[in-house]
Amino acid sequence: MTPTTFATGSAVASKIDMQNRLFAELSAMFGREVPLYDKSLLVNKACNQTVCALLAKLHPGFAMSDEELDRTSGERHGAIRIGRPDEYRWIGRLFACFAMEPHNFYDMTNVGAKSQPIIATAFRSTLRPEHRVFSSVLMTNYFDPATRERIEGLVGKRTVFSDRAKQLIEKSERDGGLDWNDANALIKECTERIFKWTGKARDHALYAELSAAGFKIAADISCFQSHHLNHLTPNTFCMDLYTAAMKHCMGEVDAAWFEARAGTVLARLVRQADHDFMKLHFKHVPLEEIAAFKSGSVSAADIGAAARALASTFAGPSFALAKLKHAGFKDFTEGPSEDTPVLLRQDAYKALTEAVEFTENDGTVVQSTHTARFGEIEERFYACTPKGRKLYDECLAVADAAREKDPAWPKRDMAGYEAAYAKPFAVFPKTLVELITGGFVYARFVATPAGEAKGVAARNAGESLPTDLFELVRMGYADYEGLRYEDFLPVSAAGIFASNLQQYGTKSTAAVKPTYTQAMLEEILGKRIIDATTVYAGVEAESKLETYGKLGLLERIPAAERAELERAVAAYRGI
Ligand code: OOG
Ligand code: NI
Repeated sequence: MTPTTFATGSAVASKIDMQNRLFAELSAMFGREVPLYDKSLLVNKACNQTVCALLAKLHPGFAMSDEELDRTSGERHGAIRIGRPDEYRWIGRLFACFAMEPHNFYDMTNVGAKSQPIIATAFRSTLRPEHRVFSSVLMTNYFDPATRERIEGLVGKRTVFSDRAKQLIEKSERDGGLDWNDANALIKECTERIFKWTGKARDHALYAELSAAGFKIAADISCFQSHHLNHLTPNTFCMDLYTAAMKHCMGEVDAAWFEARAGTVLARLVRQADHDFMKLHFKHVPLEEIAAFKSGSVSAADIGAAARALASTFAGPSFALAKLKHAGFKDFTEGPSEDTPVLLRQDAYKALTEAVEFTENDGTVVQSTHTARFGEIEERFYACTPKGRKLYDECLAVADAAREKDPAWPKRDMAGYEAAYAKPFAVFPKTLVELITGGFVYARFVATPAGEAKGVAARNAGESLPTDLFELVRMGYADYEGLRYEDFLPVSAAGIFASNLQQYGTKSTAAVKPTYTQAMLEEILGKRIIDATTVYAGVEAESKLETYGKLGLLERIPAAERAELERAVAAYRGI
């Protein structure tokens, strides 16, 4: 892209480049703050390298350099919790400088026993996002008037955004961007102030009182001086390998257990890692490159050797995570069963208890602790249609209920537990083609160069191609990929709040529990929240119309179907 220039002559930084730099810097900041996070990135890298080496054998032609691996696994999502509506509006304006806009409304006051006094959205880029931040704002009217007054008194006292940060945001809004000097200055404001953990807080008396009254989330938000990151989540190419590795490095399972488990999950990965898996996990590799991969093979001996090598890597001193202070790794992974590639799977090391210095109103200092920051990891799969989402919610409810009856099951017998957890998900299709044709997930289609040439030739010769997209794929005239899920899941998010605050949920203590709407959050933000489903559906519809167009098939699509596609595109383009 040619850089546009300001009147001063300096180049405008690309907002996406700024975003990548922001998240690299945030990750470095978080690594300095939390050594366990830094080490967990090394564990993830070692796992991802192992996965890529096997995939390169399975798909000759596929290769990932170390640099590409760092970039591809450099994706992050963060979580922040904001105390005041005016601060929240600044957060929205700040993220806009990095091409990140609010997507979806999450009403966390309305998720049953796990409810929290929080409403939220996620800031991300609309298309092909690599980073996202789940951003909550505390709703003080969830509480009785006395509690509300005390919380508001405390959050009212802090200034998270410096004047300099505000000026830079305003400048970006005015000029449509920042030059790199200003961009770097704004990133510095983020890492040195806005999102920095200081270990300093105020008013321990109120902190203790709120926590004891069951309002830990309010204590977590109001007593601190910054919007520190609660967690920063990298992505992994193989969730089950990473979780086994972390449990091993953290001293929960021995090398023999790890090696056996690594063998099991790598064998599973090799069975699942078809071209669709490659398109999903390696978005930077063009579809035509994936189509040209040769067909290779990975033997049981290759898998055994990879598992052994990884176990011996983890015997090295840089992987001695057990030596660091920690609270253990979660026993099971959230999300669909490992064989159901939809939405996202998440896991984590548990929240750390960290030293915090509280300054009381009279100036005295209290040394105490706070437990909230934890170490999440995720693997993203296909974005569900409403039909797919409904089925997912049904399967999950059954699977979760069975686990809740016997929470010790995963630790006692991982294989038995996994099989039982997968059972309710058996009704869910497992391959991408079935998921797309069944209307469970969204996809993107393209005409291949051969398809475009054939389209022209066919029209000239008066013959016609079939209109079935997968028929066209089989003939080599079209290609496709599943759209990746780029958002969050309210129930999982509620579980995260509950587990890292060690408190299930918070009941409203207001005389009447207020109801919260998307319009309220939009009012706070001063902008519209984008509905992610409209985007997924629009991208799919647009890609179909384009593909039909290029293959000369548009006139043969039934009018009703074409109108439906055009409607989906218009809704998306109208955002
Ligand atoms: C946010 C929880 C949401 C996720 O991965 O679902 C989230 C929080 O704990 O503040 O990060
Ligand atoms: Ni998270």
